[in-house]
Parts: sequence; C-alpha cells; structure tokens
Amino acid sequence: MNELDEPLSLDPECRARYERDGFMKLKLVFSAETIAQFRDPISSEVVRRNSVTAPLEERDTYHKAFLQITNLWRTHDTARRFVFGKRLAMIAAQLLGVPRVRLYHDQALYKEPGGGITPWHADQFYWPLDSDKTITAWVPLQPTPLEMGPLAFAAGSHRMTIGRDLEISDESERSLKEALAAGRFSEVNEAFELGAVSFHSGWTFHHAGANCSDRPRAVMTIIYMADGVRLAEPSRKQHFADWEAFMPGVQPGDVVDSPLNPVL
Ligand SMILES: O=C(O)CCC(=O)C(=O)O
Repeated sequence: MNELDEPLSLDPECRARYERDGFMKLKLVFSAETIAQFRDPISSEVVRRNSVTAPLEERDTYHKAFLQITNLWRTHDTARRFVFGKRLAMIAAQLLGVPRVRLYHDQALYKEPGGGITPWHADQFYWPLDSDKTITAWVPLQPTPLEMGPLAFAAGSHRMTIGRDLEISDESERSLKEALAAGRFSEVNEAFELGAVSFHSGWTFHHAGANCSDRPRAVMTIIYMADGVRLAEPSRKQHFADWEAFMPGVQPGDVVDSPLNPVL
C-alpha cells in the first residue's frame, strides 16, 4: 500500500519528453499486488453507481464508449485512498513542472465487452479553467492489450488548436482524424502492461479503440491541475456542468480551491 504514496524517481528527461509530446507512458508505476487491491472494490463501486441500463446497440457513440462514474473518492473509502495517493500526484506535478497539484476530479472509465471506440478529443474542451497546466493519470486495472482499447495519443498534438471546440462525438472522430493526419502527428497506440500508467495534458488529442474482448476494460483516472489554476468564465454548457459538479462555490477569476479540490 505504501507504493501509493512513495515517490517514484523519474528520469530527468521525462519532463522534456512530456512537454514535447503532451503525454507520457510509464511502466511499472504500481505492482500487480497494488492494482489487485483496488480493482475489485473500484469495480464494485462502478457497478453500484452506474445508471446506464440500455443495451450497447441502443446507445449513442459517447455512451457506447464507456461507463463513466465521477468522483468515486466521495462515495467509496478505498477509491479515496487510491485517488489521494501521493505517488501519482507527485509524478503529475513533476511533469507539469509545478510544486503542487490539486484534484480536479477522478473518474472511472469502464469500456464494456463489445464497447465502442472513444472518439478523438481533447479533455480541456470540457473544463472552464484558465490554464493548460492540467494532466490526467490514466490507470488501467488489468493488462490492456490492443483488442481492449487502450488509450492512444497523437504525439505533439497539444500544440494543435484546430478541433479544440469539438465535444466527443462521431464528428470529433471524423474531423480530428483528418486534421491530425494533415498535421502529420504520429499516433502512439500501444498495449498497457499491468502497473503501467499514462499521463496526458488537457489539450492533447487522444482516443481509444473498441473493446473487442469478452472482459471489461477497467480504468481509473485522476485529473489534476496545478495549484493556483483559476476558474475561467464558463462559455458552453459543458463548462457550467463541470463548474457545478467539480468546483462548487468557486467564482470566475478565483483559484479553484473548493473542498472538492484538495492539494494532493
Ligand atoms: O478511457 C477512454 O477510453 C478515454 C479516456 C479519456 O479520454 C481520458 O481519460 O481523458
């Protein structure tokens, strides 16, 4: 369990590579034993809180991609232990080049057996934050071969501004595929071994394949922001939804430091 809090020493080149590519994959961040302690409790909480009952074939592309449960830390002690772990937070801070990070929110993303693709997108479309000092840790809770739809990244695409106004949809998949090909961004689509974790920036374009296996692709994610990031004036419905859910009471222009955004 100490692994959750103990620092992991990163190669000094990691930060430069992260800045260049907009993402970083690290092997063996956690041992198989640590992942095994969290997989079943987190999966049970996902099942308990899930409200999607429609069969896959009746859902739209977004809802075929995954079951999405947010802020598990608020309803489940074991999930809270995981989300509040210092190891991932310290890696996030190091990659961002900041002294401290706060929690934006966590979310479990379970791609069911037969679940569809996650279309190309950049997360920060959804976030009314005044800074790009944001980063997501994507933690698969089993080995994730290509057939299960691991997360894949367009290297260097955090510098591309085209397509930042697209929500996750068939349209984002189509037009970003075209824009990323035109911009000659190379895609990194690789299996994740057990214990591997990826970190991606809020503006990095990423997507995932379908889950062609007969097992759920269980993933826990934690989204961090640099301490000091402020709430920007919300300008779309997704911003208002995030404001209410993840930073209640914070006013535009203020540092995002509600009780839901502890320094980790
Ligand atoms: O897990 C997925 O399929 C998508 C994950 C994602 O988009 C994210 O964590 O930002």
